[in-house]
Amino acid sequence: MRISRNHPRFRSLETRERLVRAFQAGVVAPQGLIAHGRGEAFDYLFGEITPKSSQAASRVAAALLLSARNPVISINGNTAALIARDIVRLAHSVPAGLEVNLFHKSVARERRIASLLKRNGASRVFGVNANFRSRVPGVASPRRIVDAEGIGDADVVLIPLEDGDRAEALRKAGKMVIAIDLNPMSRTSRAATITIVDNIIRAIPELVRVIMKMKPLSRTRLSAMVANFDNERNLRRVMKDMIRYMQGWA
Ligand code: PTJ
Repeated sequence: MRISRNHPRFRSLETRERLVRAFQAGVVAPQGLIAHGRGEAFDYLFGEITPKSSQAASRVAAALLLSARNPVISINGNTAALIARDIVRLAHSVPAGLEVNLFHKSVARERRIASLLKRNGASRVFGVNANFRSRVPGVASPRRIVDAEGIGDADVVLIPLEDGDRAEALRKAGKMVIAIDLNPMSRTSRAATITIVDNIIRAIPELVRVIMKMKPLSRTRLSAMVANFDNERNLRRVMKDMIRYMQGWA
């Protein structure tokens, strides 16, 4: 369906259409449509804007990505469908690796997602070569299978729209985890080193912008930003931002 630009909810409706088309093209899992609905509900509770607390988390996430040895961005169906071009720009700006890693595993969908990323400018995509498989211990889903040269070797992993299980396991495996999740109470949000509570369609362009600005900063300065960040405290700030917005309605 074609959505009129004059519709007051154009952005939200257009995002839904993009997901439906990507589902029909075999990029998004059917469960991805449901997951998006949950995300939308949380976005409403912030007034569909990026709260200040999440902007702060973005700056620290940028510092962590810029100071990492081997940062890797994990890509699932929803992420590829919603923000492929900007996620490739993000990977180039750090630079970071891109790895396809699915909860509802399907080799055909992995290949479609990898070629979508390549059409949007990615030169190399991890996670689609069966020869380089390794395992993250303690993960019950197919997400435990990772690329030995990608997430397997990463010191920092960016996980947009993830399940809590793997976020916790990646931390246990000694990796620093950046989550992007609209639900500040999810296990993923709680388990991550840094959680950006924001819609991925706003969070990724914001991260690219902040990274370009912070690139000249020294390693010492970047490391200090990461060391001074307390994710639990920031999530409490996020909840307060949410409550403040809702009090405006009450
Ligand atoms: O493509 P696959 O097979 O890897 O599957 C992807 C989904 C998203 C279906 C899978 O990872 C999944 O089931 O995720 P969950 O456990 O439903 O968690 C998704 C989280 O992302 C939830 O906390 C949602 O609130 C959140 N979310 C949904 N849409 C967005 C979002 N967060 C940020 N931006 C969004 N647009």
